[in-house]
Amino acid sequence: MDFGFAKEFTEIKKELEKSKDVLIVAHSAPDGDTIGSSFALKEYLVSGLGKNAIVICPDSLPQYLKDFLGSENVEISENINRKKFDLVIGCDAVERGFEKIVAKKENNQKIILLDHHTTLRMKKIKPDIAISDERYSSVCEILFDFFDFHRIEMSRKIAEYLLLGVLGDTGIFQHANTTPKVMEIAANLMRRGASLSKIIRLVFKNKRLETLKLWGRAMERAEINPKTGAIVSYVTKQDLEDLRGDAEDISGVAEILNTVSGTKFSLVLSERGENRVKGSLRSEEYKDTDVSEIARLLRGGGHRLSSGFEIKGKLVKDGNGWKVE
Ligand SMILES: [Mn+2]
Repeated sequence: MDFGFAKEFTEIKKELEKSKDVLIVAHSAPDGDTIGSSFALKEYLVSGLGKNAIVICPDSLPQYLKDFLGSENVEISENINRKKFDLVIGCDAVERGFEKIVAKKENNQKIILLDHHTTLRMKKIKPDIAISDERYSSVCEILFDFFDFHRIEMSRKIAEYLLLGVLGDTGIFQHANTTPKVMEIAANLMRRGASLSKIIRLVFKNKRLETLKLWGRAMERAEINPKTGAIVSYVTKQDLEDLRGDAEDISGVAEILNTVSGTKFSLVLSERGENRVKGSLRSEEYKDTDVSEIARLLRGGGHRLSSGFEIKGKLVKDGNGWKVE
């Protein structure tokens, strides 16, 4: 069932058992996978092993994750004393902010990184144990294998955290990373009491009216380029201000545009800050288009099916339409 990480899983369990104070680091612009995996680990460490553990994140949480966590706390402050932790664990997309929080490794401190992106590359930190494998849909799937490997009983709470990450990173079983194994894991987690309908309601069905209005503006402007198969639209700074739009809203536009039949990929340009335009690219497995190649041409990055880039400039209207200047 697992992908051959028996050695790492054995070492990780030893480190968890040896530890006293554990710092769990979620990534910036946190999503369901980073938060779900961080809190599943925390729950096991605190309730299962009697350790001290806290979750820290470089950014504050979007409302839906706050709603999901209820009374559970995430430390946002950067003023936390990192030295007292004998174990630091990074959960998901660790290049996004881990080294902002853990600038250097203390003596007698162990570092474990869990990721499912091939981009796992640390500038300064050398982890003691690292798992990063794209065959995993999510870090929550890695943790499921870890608990399963050690025959650790997953409580309803742990199951719900793990299902949150699996649903988040597979886009409710819609992305190409939804393997038969993912479906089996989801079924297993539901049998342990995790509520699929509760997660879907909290995470995916809690839109603000402004979000839909922002999407409406962007969709009105969408155009298909028949040569490239791109469906392109844009969101101005004014739109984002009027409707209090955030990064999540913009990726939502790119994802919906990507569902238009006959297209190869979607691109949404959005004005951020004074003189920056961000591009969000999405494609689908069956479209056979690697959008990370487009992103890399513009010094961006990401996955094959979901990437982004940032360029200097503003969106300017001219005779034929809009361009970045
Ligand atoms: Mn993830």
